[in-house]
Order: sequence, then structure tokens, then C-alpha cells
Amino acid sequence: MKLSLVISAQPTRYSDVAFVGDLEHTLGRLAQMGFDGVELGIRDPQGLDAAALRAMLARHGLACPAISTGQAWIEERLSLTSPDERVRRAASERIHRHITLAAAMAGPAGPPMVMLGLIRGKRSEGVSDAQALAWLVEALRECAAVSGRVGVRLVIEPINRFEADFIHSAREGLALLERVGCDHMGLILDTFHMNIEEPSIEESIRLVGSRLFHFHVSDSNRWYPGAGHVDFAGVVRALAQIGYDGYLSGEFMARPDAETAARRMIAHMRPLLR
Ligand code: LER
Ligand code: MN
Repeated sequence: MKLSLVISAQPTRYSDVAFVGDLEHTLGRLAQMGFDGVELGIRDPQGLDAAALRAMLARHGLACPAISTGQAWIEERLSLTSPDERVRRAASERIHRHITLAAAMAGPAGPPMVMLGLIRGKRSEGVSDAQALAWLVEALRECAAVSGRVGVRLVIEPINRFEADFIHSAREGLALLERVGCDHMGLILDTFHMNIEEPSIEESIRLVGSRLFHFHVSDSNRWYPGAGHVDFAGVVRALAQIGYDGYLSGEFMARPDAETAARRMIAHMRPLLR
């Protein structure tokens, strides 16, 4: 298992990323601290140069296991479950651009995965659960067809009930995967959401098993691992049991500051991976 950190490739209001700003400088600092990779939060891939990003990552010896799309919801309210057909279409098309960027960024370990969390949107008033789910499934099947053509894997994130109004748990995430029916779509689990929604973090990791494609770490209070009460030794043991060999990607608030939080994540997590 390897360690990465969620950072933003563009300016953002999203608060749970530890670094926003000069990307080249950030990558240099993270490589020095001992990270293996970075997960890039990207609101809109338009205007980003995949070859330049790939070269910048390579200069610092960092991988990019995933790019995430949630800023398109946070900044622009693009949603796969909006009652407005034009908004749903814009959200799908935005994800297609993320997929194209991911394909063009492919490094030695293949292309980054594209993460779909908040962009599923919130169920609007007057829209039933069944309707929202039907729109979501339809959009995910379309995204899966696009990503399948270029060999990019998609990951769905169960998100806690205070931030999203459906697909909160690992079990609900698995049911969604079943309904979409696509082998190159899996789940990402996030210890912050799991601490709120799952009866047992370890049991839920085991339940997801081989459908676990990616993993976010932050402590129970959304601070860096080690700042709250999540048992990360138990988390790593459960991940090892299911043969998970991907990234543990830190996604937490920049507290007390970005640099200290990132260092403390490495100090807490690295010894658990040995
Ligand atoms: C995104 O990965 C996430 O975990 C959500 O909580 C977004 O805020
Ligand atoms: Mn997350």
C-alpha cells in the first residue's frame, strides 16, 4: 500500500484539501515528505495540459492514482441527479472530460481513476429516491461506456448523510455497482464517512473486498490520521486481509496548517504499512 494526498490542481473553496496553490512547489514538498503520489481535485479539465501534468509528476517521482470531480458540484453545482436535464448533461459531459484527461495522463501504472462522489448531487425537492437513482444509474452507465473505451476506471464514493442524501454506506455503494453492472467501476471508501455510517469500519472493508479500488484516510474529526479516534492499525490490517494494494489518500482539513497535517499523516501512517 502507498500513501498519497488529495490536493487541488485549481483554486477551490473546498476545505478538505491540505494544499491549494503553486502545484510544482506543492509536489516538491510532498515528495520530500515521503508521499508516493497525489490525488488531483479538478473542477474542469479544460485548459489543463495532460502532458505537462504528467511531466511535472514525473519530475518529482510522484504517481497520480486518481483525479476527483467533486469541485464541479461544490463550485458549479453540476449534478448527475438534477431535475434539470441540461444540468445532468453538463455534469456527464464534465466527467467525460475528466476521463479524457485521465487517459492522457497515463503513467507507468496506467491512467488515474476518476472519482465520482459529490457530483452525484443532492436529491432536489419533489424528486423521488427512485427517480434520482434512475438518473444516476443512467449517467453512470454512460460514463462507464466512455471510460471503458479508454481504459479508465471509475470509483464511486459513499458519503456521510450530512454531505449527501443517498449512497451513504459501503452496502449502498455495492448495491449501486450491482445496478450499474460494470466491471471497471468500483468503490472508494473514506474513513471519515465510514466512522459516521458503518457499524464496523473493518467489516465494511471486508464486505467490499475486491470492489475496493481506492481509499481515503482522515480521522474522525476530518483532521489528519492520528488526530482523532479512528483505529488506523485496524484499518490497515483489514485492507491487507482483502489484498488491497492501492493508495491510502489523505483527505483532511489544513489544520493546524497544510504542511504540519501532511507531515503528521506520514508519521502516523508510514509505520503501519511496514
Ligand atoms: C470527497 O472525497 C469526500 O470525501 C466528501 O466528503 C467531499 O466533501
Ligand atoms: Mn473522500
